[in-house]
Amino acid sequence: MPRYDRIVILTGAGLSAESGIATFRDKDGIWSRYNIEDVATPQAYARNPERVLDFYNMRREGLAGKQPNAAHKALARLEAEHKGEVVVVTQNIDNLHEAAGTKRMIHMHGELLSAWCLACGTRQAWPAPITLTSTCPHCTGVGRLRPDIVWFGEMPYQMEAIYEHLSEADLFVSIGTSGNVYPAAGFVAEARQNGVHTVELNLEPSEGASLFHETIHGPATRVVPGFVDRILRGE
Ligand code: BV8
Repeated sequence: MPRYDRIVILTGAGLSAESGIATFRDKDGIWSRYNIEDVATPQAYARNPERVLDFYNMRREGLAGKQPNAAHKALARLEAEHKGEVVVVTQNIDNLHEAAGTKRMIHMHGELLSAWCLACGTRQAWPAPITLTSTCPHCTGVGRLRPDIVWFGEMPYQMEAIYEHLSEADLFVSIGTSGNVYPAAGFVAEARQNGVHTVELNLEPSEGASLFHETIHGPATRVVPGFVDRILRGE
């Protein structure tokens, strides 16, 4: 009999770090090289769309050849082998959870390999660069496309579904996130309020580390597989 039935897992940039994708707030992270206000807000896009498109085209190109690591694979194994329900909510905009085989997931901050039509609202797979002249096939080439990314000041995707999962869970696990960005950083408090057991797996204590019942620190490729084994053993 598993100890936990419904598990919600929140992941952040630290999970993909060992696959060679830069984090945001670590030394040499993306936000040490770029200002959020220049590249990741709706205002930045309105002021200088080309700069914002270039930033995301560069990051989309950077995904080429990146492979899921042992932590992504362990989470896919958890979903496949756990007798109850597992939902992965990721802040990451890469596709490494899917590449590892995770099926049930929410990309709350959007996806690099998707484009959003500003005219008809269609979100569609878009592996190519998005330029000022890219147009939407669904509105017969008239709609302009933007990256399907949730920028600062915008509402993250599927918040209602996420809060419902948090209210039904009995285990909440936060992996590889610094706990700086809301609303994701507030999920641990929300889960605790609902009586959910909470665990942090991160390289170092996050901003909200003291809110978790348990914290396990170390690189994701080491601590996540061990934690998944423990859950699957019913401990
Ligand atoms: C919103 C896409 C309304 C872009 C991103 C107070 C309350 C509520 C909101 C706010 C508030 N104050 C300000 C806000 C607004 C704002 C916000 O939180 N700002 C912060 C900076 C204060 N939030 C918003 O605007 C959000 N929208 O609030 O709407 C609302 C309110 C309530 C309910 C519903 C709606 C929208 C935010 C989305 C922004 N977009 N992503 C892009 O990627 O280009 S967020 C950005 O940070 C990143 O993109 C990333 O997705 C996110 C989180 O970062 P992390 O994943 O945590 O990465 P980080 O580098 O910080 O940390 C990495 C961690 O990994 C470190 O701890 C490190 O030690 C660890 N690590 C490193 N290596 C490893 C490792 N761990 C394990 N193994 C390793 N090998």
